[in-house]
Amino acid sequence: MGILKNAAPLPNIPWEDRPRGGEREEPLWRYSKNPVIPRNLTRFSNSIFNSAVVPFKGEFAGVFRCDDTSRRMNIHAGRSGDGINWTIADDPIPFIKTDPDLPDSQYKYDPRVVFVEDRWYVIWCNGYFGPTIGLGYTRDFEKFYQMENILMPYNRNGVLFPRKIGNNYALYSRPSDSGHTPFGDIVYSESPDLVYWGRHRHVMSPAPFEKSAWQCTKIGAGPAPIETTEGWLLIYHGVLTSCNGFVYSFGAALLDLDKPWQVIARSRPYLIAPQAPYELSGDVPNVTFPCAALTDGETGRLAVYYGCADTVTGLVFGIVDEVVDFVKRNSIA
Ligand code: BMA
Repeated sequence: MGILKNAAPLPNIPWEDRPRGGEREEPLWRYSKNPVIPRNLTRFSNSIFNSAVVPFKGEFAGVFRCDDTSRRMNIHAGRSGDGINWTIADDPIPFIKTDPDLPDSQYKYDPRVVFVEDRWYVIWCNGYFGPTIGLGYTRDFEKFYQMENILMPYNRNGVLFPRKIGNNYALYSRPSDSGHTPFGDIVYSESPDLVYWGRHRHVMSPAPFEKSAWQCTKIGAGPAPIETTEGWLLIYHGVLTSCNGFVYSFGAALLDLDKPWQVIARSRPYLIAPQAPYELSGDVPNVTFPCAALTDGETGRLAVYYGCADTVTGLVFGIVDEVVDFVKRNSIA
């Protein structure tokens, strides 16, 4: 059904029906048992958030950002039968280097996981004299291989497309600085081999304050783009600078299928902003940060995993067609 393209059925997608009775149009709704992943699920974790989940062999697998009780940032593998109850490794993923000359990561955070062609790629923010974009892959969620950093420092929010565009792999990223960057545009790049990247194209800047303030400081891609007949559906985070600091919300945009740097539509209202108690308070208050989305090709159901206040992980649900329609009707593009 609907407008999803190339989407496999996922009959066991985590799901809860939209709560009844609301007058307001809410394109996404929160899981009533949020947060799904508590901060202390592993032996040494201070917090588990901004994490990536994918369907795997009839169940689910994922790569999770776990900051430990020394407040070191790293990524850990996890498995789940239902996408809600997780077992996450106590220790970080011991990546096998694909080249002995590959520099060690100083830290790893904010992973995304994307299946492209024949394997699962893990892409994350990698510490190499400042944040840059690290890349690796796995075929079984047991052995993980680390490849070259794909961009120069400083960069964050690297997200691979689930298929090639033309003959090339495709990427969104967000050039940044070495600190808590007060700016940020989404940029598109292509590569024939996942090592050398070029054909850089500007995609989107933060929105003007008077048009859409939740995304007026910086923006960055969230989960891997979702292919629909209307274009790539990109769920992305946007940041507002308030008198209490940054506020992280998320919305969505539609991008041209063949030229994914061309914006077709872009939501003026947010889809989710920090409003639930576990989003409003935590190690970093007022953060909702999406990193993964599951879809069911049969029903068009959508389940988005997002970090809450840099502390725990939550789930929101929606219907892809409705989100696309909402973005088109409320666009600032
Ligand atoms: C960003 C990243 C995210 C984090 C957010 C809010 O710069 O570090 O991992 O969720 O800040 O603290």
